Amino acid sequence: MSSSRKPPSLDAGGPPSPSLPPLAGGGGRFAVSGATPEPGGFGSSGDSPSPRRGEGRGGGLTPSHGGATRTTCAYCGVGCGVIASPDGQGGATIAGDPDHPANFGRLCSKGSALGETLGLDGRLLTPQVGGVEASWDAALDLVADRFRETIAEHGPDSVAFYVSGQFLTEDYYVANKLMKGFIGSANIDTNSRLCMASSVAGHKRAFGEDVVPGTYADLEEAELIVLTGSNLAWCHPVLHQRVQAGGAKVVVIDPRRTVTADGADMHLALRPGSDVALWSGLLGHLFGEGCIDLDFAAHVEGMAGAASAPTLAQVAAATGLTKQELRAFYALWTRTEKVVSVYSQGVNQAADGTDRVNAILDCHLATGRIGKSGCGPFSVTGQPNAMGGREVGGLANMLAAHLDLENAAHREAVQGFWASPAIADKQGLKAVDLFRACADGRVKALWIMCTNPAVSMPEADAVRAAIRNVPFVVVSDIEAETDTVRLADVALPATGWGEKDGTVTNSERRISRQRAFLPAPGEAMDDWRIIAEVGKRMGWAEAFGWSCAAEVFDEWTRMTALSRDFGKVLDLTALEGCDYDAMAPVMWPVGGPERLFADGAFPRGKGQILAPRMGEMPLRDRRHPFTLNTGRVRDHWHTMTRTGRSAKLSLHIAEPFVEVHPADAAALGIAPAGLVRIASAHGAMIARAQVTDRVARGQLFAPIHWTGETASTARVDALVEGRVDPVSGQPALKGMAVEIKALAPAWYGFCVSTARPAADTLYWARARTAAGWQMELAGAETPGDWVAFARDLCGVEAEAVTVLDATKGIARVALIADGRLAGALFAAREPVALSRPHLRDALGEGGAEVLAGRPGNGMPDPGPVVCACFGVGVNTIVTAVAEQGLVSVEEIGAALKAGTNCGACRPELAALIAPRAVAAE
Ligand SMILES: Nc1nc2c(c(=O)[nH]1)N[C@H]1C(S)=C(S)[C@@H](COP(=O)(O)OP(=O)(O)OC[C@H]3O[C@@H](n4cnc5c(=O)[nH]c(N)nc54)[C@H](O)[C@@H]3O)O[C@H]1N2
Ligand SMILES: Nc1nc2c(c(=O)[nH]1)N[C@H]1C(S)=C(S)[C@@H](COP(=O)(O)OP(=O)(O)OC[C@H]3O[C@@H](n4cnc5c(=O)[nH]c(N)nc54)[C@H](O)[C@@H]3O)O[C@H]1N2
Ligand code: SF4
Ligand SMILES: [Mo]
Repeated sequence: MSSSRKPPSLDAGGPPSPSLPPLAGGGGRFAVSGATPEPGGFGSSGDSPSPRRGEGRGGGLTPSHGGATRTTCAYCGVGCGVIASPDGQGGATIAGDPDHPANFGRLCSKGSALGETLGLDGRLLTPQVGGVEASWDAALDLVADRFRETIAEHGPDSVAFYVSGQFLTEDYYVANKLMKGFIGSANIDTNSRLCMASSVAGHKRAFGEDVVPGTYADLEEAELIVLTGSNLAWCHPVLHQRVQAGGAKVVVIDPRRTVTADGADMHLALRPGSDVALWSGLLGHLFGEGCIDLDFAAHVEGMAGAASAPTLAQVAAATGLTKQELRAFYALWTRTEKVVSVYSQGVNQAADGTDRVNAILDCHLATGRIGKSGCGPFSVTGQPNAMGGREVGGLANMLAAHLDLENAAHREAVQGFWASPAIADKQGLKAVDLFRACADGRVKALWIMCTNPAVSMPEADAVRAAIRNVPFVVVSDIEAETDTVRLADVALPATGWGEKDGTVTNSERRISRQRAFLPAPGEAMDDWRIIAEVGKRMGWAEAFGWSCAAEVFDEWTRMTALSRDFGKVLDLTALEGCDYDAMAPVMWPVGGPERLFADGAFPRGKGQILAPRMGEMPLRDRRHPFTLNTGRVRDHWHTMTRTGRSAKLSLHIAEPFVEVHPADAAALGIAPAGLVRIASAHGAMIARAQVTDRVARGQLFAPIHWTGETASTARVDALVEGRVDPVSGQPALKGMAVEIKALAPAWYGFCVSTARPAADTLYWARARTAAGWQMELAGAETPGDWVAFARDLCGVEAEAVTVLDATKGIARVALIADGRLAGALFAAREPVALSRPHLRDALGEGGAEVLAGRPGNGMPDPGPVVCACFGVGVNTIVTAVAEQGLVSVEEIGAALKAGTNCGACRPELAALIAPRAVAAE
C-alpha cells in the first residue's frame, strides 16, 4: 500500500551529487555549521534502547539502503532543510542541508537530535479496535460505517475531525475535502486554532487575505527587529541565529525575561495583555512625528482612526513601562526605516489576540514598511505546516485555497472543482466549541489526527471527559500511548517523520518536500491514505482514488487556480505536473514576487488600519491572584511524544517547573526547588518551583510539555480556561488567573533505572537518559519498606544495597543485577541534592559506590546539561569561565565544544558569562 518513493539521493558526506535538483537561493549569507555530522555522534539512534526496524512485528520491511535523502525538519515553522543518511538499521544520521534557503545548513538542538527519535519502541504499529489488534480492512470499514450511520441518523454536523499543523499539506487537503465537500459539514478544526488563528484573522482584516508579506532574508537585512510575544532563541532557534548574523538592533517585548531577552538591546517587560495599548500608542506616535508614508497611504484605509490612539501616559499606565522606556522604543521604531516586527504566541494566544495582531500590522501599514527589503510585520508559524494547513482550508471557518465559506461564488467554485455532492455552507465548530459539543452530545463521532488535545487544549480535564463522552472516537497517531490515544475506540497507526512523503510550507511561504527515507514500520499507513480509504468506503471512490502523495499535491496545485482567479495571492498553479520527487523548495505565489504588498496592491483593494484600542487584560481575582503564563522550553516539542525519546533533549530541562518571583516565593513560603501546586477553577498541576526574577511579581510561568505519560499532575492546560478571542476563536492560553501554594511532601526522591520506572506518588516526572530513565519523585507518605518500594518503582527484583537512616529520613537504595547498577533511589525529607549526571552515568555500569551520591574525589560534578549536542553541564561551563577567564561564547566553544554544533545553547552560554551566574546542584 505504500506510495512510490524515489527520493533524490546524494552520496553520504560528500557534496550534493549532480542528480540533486538545484535549491533556490543556495550558497548562504551566513556561516554554515553543523552540516557535517560527527562520526558516530549525534544523529545515530544506535544507542537508544529501542527495538530496531524490521525486528518488530509487521515483517516484510525492506532495510533502507545507502545514500542520503533531502527532507525538511519535523518540528518548527522555520522549516529547515535536513539531509538524512539512513544507517540501514532503522536509524539515520542527520545534518543540516547547506543548500536549503531556510537554514543554509544550520539545525537547532531538536533538529540535530532527530536521529535519536526514530526508534520503534512505543510506536503504534497496528490498527486497534477497542484496544485489540485489528486488520486495516476491519478498522477502516468500522470507521466508514460509523461515520456514515451517524451522519444518516443525526446529520453531517454530528461528526467532526480535529487535525493538526503537523499534518503534511496532502494529509490536510484530503481531510478537508472529505469533511467540507463530501460529508458536507465544516466541522473540521485544527490545533492551529490554538496557534495561528489570530494571525489568520488579523491578516484577513488588514490585507483581505491570510498572507505573510516578508521573507527570512528580511531578518538579515533589517536594522531593527522587534520580537514581541516570541521566545525566538528557543522556539525558532535558526531564525534567531539569522537575526544575530544580520546584526540588527533587537527589542524584545515579553513580560518575562526570556533567554531571547537576555541577548536583546532592549527588553520591554510589559504587563501581560497590554500589547494593544503599546502598539496603538506607537501608531499615535508615528502620526505625531509625521512618520507616515503618504504615497502608501493612498492604498490604505482607516488612517484617520490613529487620532484616537492612547497617549504616552495612558500607555505607561496600561503597560507598567516607564515613559522613558516607551519614548526610547517609539523613537527607535520611528527613526529606523528597515524594521521587522516578529510576533508569535504572546500575541496570538489572547482574548484580544486578533486586535494585537492588527495593532502591529497597523504600524507597518501606516509607514509603508511592508514588502520591502528588511521591513515588514512577520508572524512566525509554530508547527512545520501551520502555513500549509491554512492554504488548504484546514480551519472550520474557511474553504480551501483561501476562499470564504460565507461567499456563495467561492462555495460554488470549490464544489465545482471537487465535483462533490455537497459543500459546507456555514462555519463549523472551532476547537473550543468543538470539544464543548463533544461534552454536550452534539458531536457523536470524532476523529482526532496528529494532535494530543487531552493535553494541549484549554480546560484539558474537561476536554478529556468530553472525548470520553463521544460515542465513537477515532485517533490516528504514531504513538501507542498518549493521553489522547488512550481515549480512542479505534486507534490508527500513522507513518511519521522520515516514513512519509509530502510537502510543508514554512513561515516565509516556502513549500518544501518531506521525503521518506525509512520504510513504514509495522502496518503504519500515511495519514492522507488512511483518510482517503475512509472516503472511498463511505462511497466516494473516485474523488479519493489517488495512488500516491504526488497525485494529491497535483490536484491541490490545480485547485489554486481558484484562489488566483478570485484575485488572491495564493497561487501554486505553476507547480502543476512538476517533478514531485525532485521538487526544490519554492515560495508562493509560485513565479510571483518573493515579497508582497510593497506596491500597495492588496487582495481586497486596500489595506486596512483598524482603530486603535486599549486591549484586554488577563483576568485575576481574589482567590486566583496570580497570572499564569505558559509556553515552551528549548529542547522539547509540545507533548514530548517525539523529543521525549531523546536522552540528549530530555536532560536540558527534565521535569515540569513553575517560575515564581523571589518576593512571592518568600511571602508564600515556597523554597527554591520545592514543590508547588498551582490551581484555577478548572484544574491543578504540581511542579518544581523555580524561584527567579525572570518573572515579575504576581506572575508565574509554566511549560506546556508534560503529560499524563511523563508526569503525575503537570498538564498545564488543565488550569487554562477556554476563553476565546471573539474574532478568531483562538483561546487565551497565556494569561490565566491561578493560585499557587507550597506543598510539603513527606519525602522527596530521585531515581535512575534501566527499565522504565513507574510510580503512583504525589509527584513524579520521568525522563530518558542515555542508559535508561530518571525520575524525580515526592510522596505524601513515607513508604514502610524502601527496598520494596525501589524494586517496585524500577520494576526489577535485583539485589539491594542500602543506606537507611529513619531518624534523618534518608533512604538510599542501589539495585544491583549481574554486578551492574539496574536502578537507584535517593530519598530525603528535603529536595534531594546529589549529582544527577553522576548517577545517570553510573546506570548500567557502577555498583553500590553510587550511594555516595557524588563523583569520587577529583571528579567534578558537571551539573545540569546546557549544551545538548555535547552534553556539557552548567558547572563545567561556570568553572571553565572562572578558571580560564573565558569572556565569549566562542572561547567557551573552543575550550569545551559547548555551543559549537547547533548553537541553540549560545544564548544560555552568553548568560553564563554574566557575573551573576552561579553553579547549580
Ligand atoms: N523548543 C520548541 N520550539 C517550538 C515549539 C516547541 O514546542 N518547542 N513549538 C512550536 C510552535 S507550535 C509554536 S506555536 C511556536 C511558539 O513560539 P513562541 O510564541 O515564541 O513560544 P511561547 O513560549 O509559546 O511564547 C512566547 C512568549 O510569549 C510571552 N508572553 C506571554 N504573555 C504575553 C503577553 O501578554 N504579551 C507579550 N508580548 N508576550 C507574552 C511568553 O512569556 C513567552 O516567552 O514555537 C514553535 N517552536
Ligand atoms: N497553555 C498552552 N497550551 C497550548 C499552547 C501554549 O502555548 N500554552 N500552545 C498551543 C499550540 S501553539 C500548539 S501548536 C498545540 C500543540 O499541541 P498538540 O498538537 O496536541 O501537541 P503534539 O505533541 O505536537 O501532538 C502531536 C501528536 O501527533 C502525533 N504525531 C506525530 N507525527 C504524526 C504523524 O505524522 N501522523 C499522525 N497521525 N500523528 C502524528 C504525536 O505522537 C502527538 O501525539 O498546543 C497548544 N496548547
Ligand atoms: S529551527 Fe530547529 S526545530 Fe525549527 S525547523 Fe530548524 S532545526 Fe527544526
Ligand atoms: Mo503552535
